[in-house]
Amino acid sequence: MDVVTIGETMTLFTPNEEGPLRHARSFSMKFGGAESNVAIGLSRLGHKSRWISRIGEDEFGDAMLSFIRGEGVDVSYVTRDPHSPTGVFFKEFRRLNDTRVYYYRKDSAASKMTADLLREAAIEDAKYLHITGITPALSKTCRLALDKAIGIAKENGTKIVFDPNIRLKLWGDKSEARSFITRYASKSDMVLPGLSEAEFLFGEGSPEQLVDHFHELGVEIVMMKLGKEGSLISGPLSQKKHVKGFFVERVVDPVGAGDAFAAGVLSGLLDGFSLEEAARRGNAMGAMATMVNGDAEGLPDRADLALFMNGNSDDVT
Ligand code: KDG
Repeated sequence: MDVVTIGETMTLFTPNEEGPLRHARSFSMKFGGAESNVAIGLSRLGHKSRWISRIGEDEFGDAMLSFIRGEGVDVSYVTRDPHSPTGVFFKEFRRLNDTRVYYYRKDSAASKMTADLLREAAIEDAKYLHITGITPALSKTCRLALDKAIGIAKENGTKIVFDPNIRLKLWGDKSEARSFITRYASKSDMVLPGLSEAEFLFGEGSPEQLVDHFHELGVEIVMMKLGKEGSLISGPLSQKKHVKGFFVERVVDPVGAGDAFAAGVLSGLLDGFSLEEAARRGNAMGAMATMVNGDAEGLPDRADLALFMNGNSDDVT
């Protein structure tokens, strides 16, 4: 197994028109969840990925499982909850450059994940464990499940990759968010923060200074997402390099770009790339994800990725 990821995926209703959600009258049903987005991105590139979660024993849960399984992701460790529903969220394309999300996920089946439900066999054969800061925000039992997952990874030499994915709508208060996110970062081998997330955690500073705060927590590799500017990578000896971004003419839907970046980086590392080459693939995947409506719909296969990267390689922001 190449990458195992654990977290909540929701049924996603996307309005078919732009503008405030209150005026939307028709929606398309899709699926979105940071961790399954990463698993799908990797599978489309031919890697072996597994997604661990808990979903409702309901129609949306059935549809979601078929979709993710259909993408070639191993879902054999997903459990079903007969008492709690599969979570739901809505997107709103409010106006140009203002996309919002609304969650209906409190007490969802995924929030009922527990350490007891997590099987060691689900993680021990993986090269990488990908986790995000969304899961510990869902519930206390999710935190314990995540702690167990981290323990299994550490015992088996599985590298831990952490995307802070700070969702303030899910956290009780900001200081709680800060303390849990830094705690999970400190347990990880690689962290993939956004610039604004690093500022939220550590205060104002240049990207270079902010990256060093993660190293001070004991993180070996930091790849910071800088939006259209690309990414800043910093390796074990804290040597830093800016990796240029790819030109995107129009952002259709930015949600899921960070997950695409994570899938690209992990894919590059699995292919034996240097950190810089892996970040470049991550940048390309992130850019491609923003050009299509949907969390996972813009994630490319290898041919599409090569076409995009070759056509774009020197067009930079
Ligand atoms: O990264 C994309 C996610 O934000 C989206 O899929 C929804 O998982 C989601 C979340 O919890 O915000």
